[in-house]
Amino acid sequence: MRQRNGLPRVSPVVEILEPREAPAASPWLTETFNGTPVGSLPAGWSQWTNGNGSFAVSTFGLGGTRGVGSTSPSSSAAARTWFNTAAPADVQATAAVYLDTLIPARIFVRGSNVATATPTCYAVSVTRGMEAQLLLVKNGTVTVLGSIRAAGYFSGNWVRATLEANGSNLRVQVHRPDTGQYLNSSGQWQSGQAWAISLTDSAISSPGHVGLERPALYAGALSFDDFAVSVEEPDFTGVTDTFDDDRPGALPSGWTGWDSGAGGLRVSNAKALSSPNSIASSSTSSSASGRLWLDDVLPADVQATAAMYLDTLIPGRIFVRGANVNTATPSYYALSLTRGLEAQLLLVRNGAPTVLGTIRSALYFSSGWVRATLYANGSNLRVQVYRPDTAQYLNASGQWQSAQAWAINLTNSALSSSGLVGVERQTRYAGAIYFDDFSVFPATGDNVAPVPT
Ligand SMILES: [Ca+2]
Ligand SMILES: [Ca+2]
Repeated sequence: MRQRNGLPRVSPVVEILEPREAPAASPWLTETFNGTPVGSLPAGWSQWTNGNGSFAVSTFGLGGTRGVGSTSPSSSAAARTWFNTAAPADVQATAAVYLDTLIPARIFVRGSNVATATPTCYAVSVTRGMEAQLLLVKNGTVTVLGSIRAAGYFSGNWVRATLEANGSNLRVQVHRPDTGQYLNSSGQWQSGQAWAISLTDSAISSPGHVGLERPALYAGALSFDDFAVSVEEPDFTGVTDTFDDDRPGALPSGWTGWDSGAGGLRVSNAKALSSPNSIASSSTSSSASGRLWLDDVLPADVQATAAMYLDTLIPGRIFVRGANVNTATPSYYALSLTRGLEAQLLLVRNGAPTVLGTIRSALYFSSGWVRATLYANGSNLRVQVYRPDTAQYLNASGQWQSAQAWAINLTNSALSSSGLVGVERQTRYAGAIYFDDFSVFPATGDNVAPVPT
């Protein structure tokens, strides 16, 4: 069983953080509509209409770029468009809205039944004047939870409206790019960042769709642009797993696996560094390959360590920033190790590997455990190999030394996103391969990998 919040094997450093108004948010979706043909919707978007006012990309957007809008001569036109993948419940959705109409422009989050006339969601609604409302829509029935009217008439220009949902706290921000000002809770425009509406409601707590809506009210055109969604970055302090509490033959708890049909990695008590269990892949097929990863998407900047038993030429990999890892064509950075020993730092894109760096130990090494670390911090990638039997590190010349050393240290910026972290048996030979004592921690930013113990 893996353990979260395990103590990192690094010296903790207390850092004074700037106070911040909102949780750290990371981009989840950014859509400028600039790359979408006029008359259609971006890939991955869907829409619903009551028969009038379909959403489509148009030539009317911010700064002469393309935007997305709904035009109808009917006052009963209603339409809605959303991104097909549901977003987490705690989310911030922002869109630029052109305010020259009394048709309410809605941005919604936590949406369900969005392809029907009776959706459920939270929405911010803005109209020229301007007025902003925070709405609860439940099975199509609208409740106004809060509203704010700007002092001074505002029309014929773009605003950026944001709806933030964080637990039961709901907030609305309105920003006008023309003056750089924010609407405050008194209806005044001010230069400092402000929230126009902030309140609590707990009617909808589930994750759901994010999107844009035109409710039936007036005829005319409604235009949006620059739709962006960000989600709170979860605090990540580290995960360690010895596999010793897991059942041999099973997947370790908290991990997901993929294999080519043979060679899946499972808990094993055949050989372990920490007793009684490790994870192993054993196969009589030379085409066997298997992969195992922690369930949660982890931040991009991490250092992942695993013990590996090196007595085979089957490459064992530790990977970070993984995507599509449940397929035969994953993308990730990996540290690959074989007996000898040889360590390679790989960039794998859609299944195709590129060797970024290679190191061989000057002295032959086989039939022993090493602890290998793959460190990724921004574009800096490093490899550390440590042998517990002699307490030595492999240095960049292939020599074993007692002082801490990096065997490979280079720069590559092909993959920069957060992703999945795990281990892999690469297709090459028949036989068995063993991993144990896995850990992953935030990359510390200094030159020191976690000291193996
Ligand atoms: Ca645009
Ligand atoms: Ca173990």
